[in-house]
Amino acid sequence: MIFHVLTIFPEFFAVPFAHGVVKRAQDAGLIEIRIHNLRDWTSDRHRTVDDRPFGGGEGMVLKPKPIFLAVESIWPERGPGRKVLLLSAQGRLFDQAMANRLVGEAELLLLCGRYEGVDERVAEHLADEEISIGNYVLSGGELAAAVVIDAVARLLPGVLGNDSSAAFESFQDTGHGEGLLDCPHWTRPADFRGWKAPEVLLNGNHEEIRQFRKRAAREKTARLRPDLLR
Ligand code: 9D3
Repeated sequence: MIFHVLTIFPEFFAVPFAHGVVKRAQDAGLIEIRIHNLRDWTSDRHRTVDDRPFGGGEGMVLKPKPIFLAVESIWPERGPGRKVLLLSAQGRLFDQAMANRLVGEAELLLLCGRYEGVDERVAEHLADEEISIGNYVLSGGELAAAVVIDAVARLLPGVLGNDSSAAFESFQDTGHGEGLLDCPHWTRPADFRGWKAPEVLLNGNHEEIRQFRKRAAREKTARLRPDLLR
């Protein structure tokens, strides 16, 4: 799968993709990440990508032309299997179901917004989808693009060592069923500074362990994510 990223901060992506699962997926040839500098599609001396908003107001807006030219030169043909995603604070909320759907595409092109926003004609006439990663204010789309690529790439067959099943998991698919958070985990030492791992996990009774984990998952979900308990 190929991920394209269009950004005014190409250097931003050196670090998030140089580690862990995404790095190994690239090394194994399972994914390719191509970073494109939006300023390469400007033609003025100052390589201008932004301008003042019509109607006045704070901040600057990304101009449509460099973004359209970039997408049209990265993909002279669009067609099925290629989706343009605009990362913006005004987008639809990204979730596991969206990641599961996007992993079915051959190529994604992620457009990173900056400043106060992006000319609306990009959302209306260029992007297939407009996506936000959460209800909080970021400074731009770059972190969001890295999040989307990580969430999608790890679903690809072979990336996690999983054969193909990961894409069918939901965020809350813990094996306990019923859409709970994952159960809490402990490892050695069994006593850390006087805080003890639950005895039941040490006793080797697998049916008891299964029941304990299910109850612990329910309790943690009720406490931290009551919204998941319909
Ligand atoms: C006056 C309101 N503006 C800023 C307080 C709105 C605004 C403009 C530009 C808010 C955020 C941004 C930049 N954010 C993104 O480009 C972005 C984003 C986000 O802010 N939150 C969650 N997901 C995303 S994806 C891209």
